[in-house]
Amino acid sequence: MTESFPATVFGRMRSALAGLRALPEARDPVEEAERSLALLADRFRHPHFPWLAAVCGPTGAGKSHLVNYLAGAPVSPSSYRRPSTAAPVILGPAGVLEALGTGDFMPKYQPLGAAGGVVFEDHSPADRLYLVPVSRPPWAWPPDLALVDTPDFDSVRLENQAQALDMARRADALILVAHQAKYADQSTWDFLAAEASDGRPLLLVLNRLSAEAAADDFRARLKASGVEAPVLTWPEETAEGRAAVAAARRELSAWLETLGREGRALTAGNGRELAAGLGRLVGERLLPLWRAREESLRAALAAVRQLTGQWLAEPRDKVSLNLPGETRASLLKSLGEVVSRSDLWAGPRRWLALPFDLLREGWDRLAGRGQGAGGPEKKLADNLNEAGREALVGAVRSQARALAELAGLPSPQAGLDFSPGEIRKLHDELSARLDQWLAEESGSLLAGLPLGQKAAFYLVQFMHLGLVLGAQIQTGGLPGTEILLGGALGPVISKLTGVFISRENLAAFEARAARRHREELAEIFRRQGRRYEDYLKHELEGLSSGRELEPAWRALEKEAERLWA
Ligand SMILES: Nc1nc2c(ncn2[C@@H]2O[C@H](COP(=O)(O)OP(=O)(O)OP(=O)(O)O)[C@@H](O)[C@H]2O)c(=O)[nH]1
Ligand SMILES: [Mg+2]
Repeated sequence: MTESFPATVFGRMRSALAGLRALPEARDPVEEAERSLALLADRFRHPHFPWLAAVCGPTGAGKSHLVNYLAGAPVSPSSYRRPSTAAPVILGPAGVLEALGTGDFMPKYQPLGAAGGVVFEDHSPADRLYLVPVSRPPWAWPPDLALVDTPDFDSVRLENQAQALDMARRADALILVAHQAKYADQSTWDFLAAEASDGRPLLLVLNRLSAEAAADDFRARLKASGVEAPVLTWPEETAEGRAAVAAARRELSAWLETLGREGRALTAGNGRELAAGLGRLVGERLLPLWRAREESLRAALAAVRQLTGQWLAEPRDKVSLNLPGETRASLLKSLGEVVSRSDLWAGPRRWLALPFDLLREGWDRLAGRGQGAGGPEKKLADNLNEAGREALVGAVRSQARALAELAGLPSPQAGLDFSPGEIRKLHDELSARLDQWLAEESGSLLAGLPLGQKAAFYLVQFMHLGLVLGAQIQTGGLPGTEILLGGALGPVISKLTGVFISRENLAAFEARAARRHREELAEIFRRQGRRYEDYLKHELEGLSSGRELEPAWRALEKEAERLWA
């Protein structure tokens, strides 16, 4: 049987499910599906043999007592100790147990043979499976039946709970043992609702019954909970109750014998039902979750592309550099200073202009103006960057609606948002490049001046020098006169310089600077858009194994149909 186990089909399904673990909202159904898949795999390994009847119930309900009664020997410890059963104990004919001991039956357990019965230690390790052969049962034990005594499903030991649930899920038939004194406990009803509502054969045993009224109440509760199953009352074992106990035992064994006659039909029906349950989980929960997630990622990808595309396509209106009046004036002034420092006659003029420079420096010092640490290029760059930053934040604000859309994208990561703060940070990085460009650009401005303008510019410079020198000579170089002249003439000359240089050149320069700035802005959006796209694509890639889920499930379904046809 094991040779025909379709390992590839199971492996494919397992990895498709593992891929869906990336979806936080799918964690629970994925775990449930993985559990079902493991159970299904075990059933595939032993599709008809043996069939498993699990005796389940809360602590001390009398499960082991009942099992021993069926075995005709005290093989599973039943005692006052609570809880006493610490691992599943499987009873069956020797031939059945032989098949169970192979290791691929319930591979998560360590099968241990126990011919004379089981002895549990104080802390019996979890995940052990005791196999106890029954040699002389007092009734006609069905040849393929493995009867499991399970630990308490409401145990104080969590391993006991887990093993009890695992056995209950694997079983082909369930016997729930309830105790007269504790059948009303919620745990019994929770168990019935969760594990015994899928149509598998179920028998309820009300143990140690001394008051018939308790049996009536138990039946009424079952009806109210919608549980439809036969109830077997097991009387207290008093001297007078002996015959009644024997009758109860006969009833219980008859129920098992009847099921045993169904044989393959029972195991096939349960196998098909288990597969169908997994199919429902895949079709009704997992695939819709995966599709919804994929759709939202694709929508997000489209939104990012559209948004960044929009910014790139129409930056002229949205992100144009309209310099405020004040910034503009100071930009022109800065530019004038740059040009006056970078003309072709710099060497000789510096010498000639020495007195002027001295005058100016003196005057600036007096007026407390100083040239600043970075010189005119730096001022120019600062002005432009300041204006750029304002324009940028304005542009980001104008996209508020689109930003709100982006904010709703799935799991945005740090550094992936389009908030003004983030954009401003990116802009500050890029403005370093802009600064360098400005320094180069302003340096070459003068070189690009038309000849006429160049001549006019130098004429003004010479007039200026002439005036300074003339004043120096006429006043005999009085120190006060220098300062006075420099102070009075400086602004006039500077303005004249600005007038000659500006006009079209300055306008063109400003336009170039604005264009350059727009390019930098576009780069920010392009870059940010790309990062977001990469992130979304990566997420989509992570989900791609989910696409495998449907075909993987179809393949497995086909195998199940073939197996239990
Ligand atoms: N007199 C009488 N005692 C019973 C009956 N069923 C169980 N007992 C006693 O009740 C106690 C608990 O029974 P167990 O069979 O160990 O109960 P259990 O459900 O297996 O308990 P755990 O393995 O701890 O979950 C034992 O001392 C049994 O001897 C019964 O029908 N009549
Ligand atoms: Mg027990």
